[in-house]
Amino acid sequence: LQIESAEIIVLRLPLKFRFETSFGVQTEKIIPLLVLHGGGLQGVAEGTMEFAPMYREETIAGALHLLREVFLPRILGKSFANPEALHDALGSFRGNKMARAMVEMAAWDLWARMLDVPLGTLLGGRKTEVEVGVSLGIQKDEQATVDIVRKHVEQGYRRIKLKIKPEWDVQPVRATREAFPDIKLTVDANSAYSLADTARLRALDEYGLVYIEQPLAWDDLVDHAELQRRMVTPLCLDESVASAQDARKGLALGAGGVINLKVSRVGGHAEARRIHDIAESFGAPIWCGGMLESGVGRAHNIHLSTLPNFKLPGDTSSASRYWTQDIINEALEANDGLMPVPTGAGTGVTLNREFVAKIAELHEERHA
Ligand code: OSB
Ligand code: MG
Repeated sequence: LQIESAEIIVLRLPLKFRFETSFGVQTEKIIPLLVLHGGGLQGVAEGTMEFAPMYREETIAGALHLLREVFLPRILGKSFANPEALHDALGSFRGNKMARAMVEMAAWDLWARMLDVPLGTLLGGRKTEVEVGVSLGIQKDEQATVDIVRKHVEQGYRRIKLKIKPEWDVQPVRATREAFPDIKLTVDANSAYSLADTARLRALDEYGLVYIEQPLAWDDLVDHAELQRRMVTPLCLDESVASAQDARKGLALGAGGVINLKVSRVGGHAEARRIHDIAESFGAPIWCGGMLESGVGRAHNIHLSTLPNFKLPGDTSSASRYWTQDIINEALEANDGLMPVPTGAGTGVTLNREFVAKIAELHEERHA
């Protein structure tokens, strides 16, 4: 795994929908990309940190600094036995999993292309298509919620996740459940509650939710364990699992029964696979989350989802839901809630270089 040069690219893409969560409203995505070149091939990854530290603590500016000054100087012009050896060369720095994941994931894509196998196969996955659902932002009222749920149920999505926040939780869930008694329904609070809200959260136990995602603080496990003892619906950990150690501690504490596994949040594919295996040993199902990725990150997510303990539908819905034009040449479209796994080597997708050049706000090349 020879790393000859790298490109750092930053793009801005408008979202097709207004995405409201307990953090606020999002209408566009700033997308940092890393391209690693070696042996005439390229591996690409997408960063999922944001402009401001809303979801976790990382930022795009922080990631660009780490790539330029810390990570890329350690790998450019060097050769590694495999992506895990390359990741080890990034050192035992603390945190910054999303920035590290950019390097690690680009290396996996490049490595799989060098070996001429699909990334999912290289990771040990076998599925040729993966089950997907949708994550729907907060709507203006119950009627708008039921309407948008109906649209996505009719498109065949296998699970509907509603974003909630205090004062807007039981209302959309009750309305959706009355209209659709049998769908797989979940909610995601993005850390908007505390244990003081236990009564409000317990009210959700009535609606047959598959799980309640990240109700409490982004860096908490202990209070989630307390809340889980007070509730029937399984809790699903998202923000608060950034490593295999977090996953082990969370499951051992009883902080939840399900994990939303995002490869970018945990530092890359190797750590994601460790979490996949730990969850399996606890009998805890996992599913693949999303961060409104472009086709680059979306393709990585789809490949990871081919591993066997991804037992619940993921958030990796059709790219055309998010963008009028994606930044890859291939279409990533689900059909009846099934997303086909790209079949080419690596992620199986390629950057639309012409479009990327047109919209790039930053494009740098780095050499040893
Ligand atoms: O909490 O899962 C989340 C998007 C951005 C940040 C956090 C989350 C989300 C989503 C959207 O729920 C998932 C997607 O459609 O990619
Ligand atoms: Mg979430």
